[in-house]
Amino acid sequence: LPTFPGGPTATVSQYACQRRTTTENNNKIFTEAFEVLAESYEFNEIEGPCLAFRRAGSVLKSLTFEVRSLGDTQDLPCLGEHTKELIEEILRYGRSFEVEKILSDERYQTLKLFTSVFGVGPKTAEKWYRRGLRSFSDVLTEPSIQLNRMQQTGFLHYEDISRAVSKAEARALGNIIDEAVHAITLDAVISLTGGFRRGKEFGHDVDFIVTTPELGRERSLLPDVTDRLEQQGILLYCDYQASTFDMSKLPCHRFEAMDHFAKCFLILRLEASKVEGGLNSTEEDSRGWRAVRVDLVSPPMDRYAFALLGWTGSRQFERDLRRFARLERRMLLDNHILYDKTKKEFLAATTEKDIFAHLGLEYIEPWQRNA
Ligand code: DGT
Ligand code: MG
Repeated sequence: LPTFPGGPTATVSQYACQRRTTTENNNKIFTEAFEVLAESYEFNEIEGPCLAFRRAGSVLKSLTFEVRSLGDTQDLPCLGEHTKELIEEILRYGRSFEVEKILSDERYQTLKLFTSVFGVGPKTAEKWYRRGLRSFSDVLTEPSIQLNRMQQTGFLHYEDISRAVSKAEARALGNIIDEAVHAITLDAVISLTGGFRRGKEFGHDVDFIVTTPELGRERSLLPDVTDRLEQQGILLYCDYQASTFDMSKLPCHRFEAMDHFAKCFLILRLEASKVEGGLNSTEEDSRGWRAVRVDLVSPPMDRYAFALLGWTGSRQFERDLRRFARLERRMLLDNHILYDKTKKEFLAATTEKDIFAHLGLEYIEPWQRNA
């Protein structure tokens, strides 16, 4: 077994779900470089290398020490030729010329800018780029471009939404959602999920799971909640997607990006007075409020553990949980179910611990899932 400087003697698993990754990243200098490359491959729809860089970054994030030489990485999984060259370059010069070339590339910069707008994905960004558009004002003054409602809202609240959400703001939103959900049904259950459940200090949005113990009752919960938020005058945007969940259509063998639970993507108006210590704003802001992105998901109660595990993230942790289940256990895991392909049966779970146990994995706490 290799010995890691400053760390215990242990092998590092190729699966993020067998590593404990806190928010403390000792290798930012490398992982940020990898992320630029991954993103650049993503913009060019080259999936293999994109995933490879994300996987490599995730391995380095789990280390309890800072990589100081190429030798430190000798026994680590998921590091290929290209990643090692990059590590070597950064160790030698403190920076990577390949990364700097990408960062100064017009196409990369433009796609990065356009996809930073709520409602604009890589496809739309690419389309705008190919039309010769390079800035927001290019887009907004181009007569042939029809923005959809989501994109209009994205531009309208651009500054607020691109500013990180703080933990205090997430807590304040938790109180607002908690109050709304309980006003509708007293036995409502609400959990904070996503990055804030993993202990992150800042996030791009706040994610909640809301449901009720009465099966089927959850189907009307989100429309009732958003109606209430609207009455309170704090609903700036709502994209509601009704449930398409159907247990009889599971297990699903092809990969789906989205789960089938009822969900809504919201933008809420958050008053400074509701946030302990005030809003996360840089300069003096006399408005006294900000716009924040909030996601609500509403699974039926018997799917709660799967939904919670699926929405807690990180994305890399989720990817590796599913990959581990498939390759090491012949099981299918998604946000709805865990299915044993050998026994041809669904495995029941009421807690995340049940799911880890079915998979034969040591339990990993939410704050250790920052892979
Ligand atoms: P951030 O950027 O600070 O909000 O970080 P996260 O980790 O909260 O990322 P976010 O909010 O995009 O998503 C939270 C988790 O939920 C993420 O690990 C993946 C999962 N998730 C989000 N949207 C979807 C979706 O549409 N389908 C599925 N299956 N999972 C999703
Ligand atoms: Mg989030």
